[in-house]
Amino acid sequence: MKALLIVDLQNDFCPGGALPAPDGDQIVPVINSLMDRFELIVASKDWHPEASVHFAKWPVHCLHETTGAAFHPDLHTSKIDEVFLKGTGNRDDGYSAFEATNLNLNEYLSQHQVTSLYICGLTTEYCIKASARDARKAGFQTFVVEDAIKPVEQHLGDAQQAIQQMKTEGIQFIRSSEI
Ligand code: VGL
Ligand code: ZN
Repeated sequence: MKALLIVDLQNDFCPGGALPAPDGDQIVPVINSLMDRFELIVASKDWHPEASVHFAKWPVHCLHETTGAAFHPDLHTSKIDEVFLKGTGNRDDGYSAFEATNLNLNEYLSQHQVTSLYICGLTTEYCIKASARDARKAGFQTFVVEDAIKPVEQHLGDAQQAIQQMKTEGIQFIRSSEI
């Protein structure tokens, strides 16, 4: 059984948001069509409290319950089976979807007999990387959909380095047209 994980496709990570990935919104149509090819679709949301230590490193973004933390309005959210909230504690960066606190993603996927996880969304060098590494460590066959991710590009070269690291660790890269 395969599943699609959509990471942090939220307003604050898209152009006009608080911590935008340049062209972050351009992957929305790619992901919408990708969703037609999966029976099980899960999504993560960055979901921070105001007092989070995370904001010592980052501009304030994805405050829980705000418009910035909402999914991009064009995303076909009715097809998402479950949403996993992460970075919810004051001392918790929560880069990985596997650190969600409302529900346990690893248990959820295992209960649904998932063996292969396809990952897309934002951002390449932070939450995609952290989620893909945790997926691999948990034993899932892990694919990153390379035309359905975007970097935040805080530091030039980090995204390319992140992709190299993921490949070294056995995470596979695939184009959406190949799924
Ligand atoms: C993310 C930076 C801070 C991400 C979240 O979703 O990649 N990046 N918080
Ligand atoms: Zn964050």
